[in-house]
Amino acid sequence: MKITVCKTEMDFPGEVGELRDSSDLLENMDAIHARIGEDGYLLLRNFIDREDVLVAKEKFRTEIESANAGSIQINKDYLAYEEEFKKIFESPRLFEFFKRFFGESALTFDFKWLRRVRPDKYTGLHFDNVYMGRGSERLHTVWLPIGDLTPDLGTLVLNVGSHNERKQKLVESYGKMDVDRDKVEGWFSHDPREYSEKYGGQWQTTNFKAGDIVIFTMFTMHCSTLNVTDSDRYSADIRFQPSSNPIDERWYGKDALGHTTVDEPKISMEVFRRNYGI
Ligand SMILES: O=C(O)CCC(=O)C(=O)O
Repeated sequence: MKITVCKTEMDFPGEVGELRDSSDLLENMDAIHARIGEDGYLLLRNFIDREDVLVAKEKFRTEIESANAGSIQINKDYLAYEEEFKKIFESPRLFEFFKRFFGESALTFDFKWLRRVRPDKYTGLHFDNVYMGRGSERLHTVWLPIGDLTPDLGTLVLNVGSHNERKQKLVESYGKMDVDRDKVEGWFSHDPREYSEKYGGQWQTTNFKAGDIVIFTMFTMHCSTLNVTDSDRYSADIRFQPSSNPIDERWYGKDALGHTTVDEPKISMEVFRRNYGI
């Protein structure tokens, strides 16, 4: 079938591959580390209680539609109030997993990103490090579909092995950028084919079920498919890191400010890329 990644039509399965399921490795942390080291992500099916996700979806839909809002960022006070969200974003299973993964207790950012992606919208290619790279080098993202998501509605698409670019020019240039400090646009590109032709790696996605999660590194290039339906797509992305590591002050603590340059003009990514020859 044809799917549209950002604005590019591609075959799936084909040019876009199927995400590799790592659920069978869960009891073996060495294998989990080897897999994320190789792929840059972990797909874990049915990790969060499906019914809890569907309850949170109804809550989210009701609130966001009545507020006529787009995506929202929520902080700790809101989470404490909204039990339905806390139950999935701060589930004991996530903390237990990351405790084993880090070899020490885990901490999650107070900020959580809940996305309402409307028809004809998508997320462009980026590394998360450019938005939240001031703290731990072991920070990871957890992406959760809120509901069952097919690629026509909008799914996460990752470039397998792209974090291994770490050693290379892209990670040393774009990857070290900070959208607030450098005042540059965050998305590296809108064109997945141009990226893979230049930097390699296959783009991968899947049909997601409520309860599945994807964990990925700060240097895993990702984006989403275009929402070609007339419904909204709901998802969330949240972050975990070792408790003992430094924390990006924009996203944690009672004085957390979020992005500091939201309304300021940004240098275009086209100019940034030209300057670095990337
Ligand atoms: O859900 C999306 O469309 C994008 C999510 C994302 O960029 C992230 O989790 O970092």
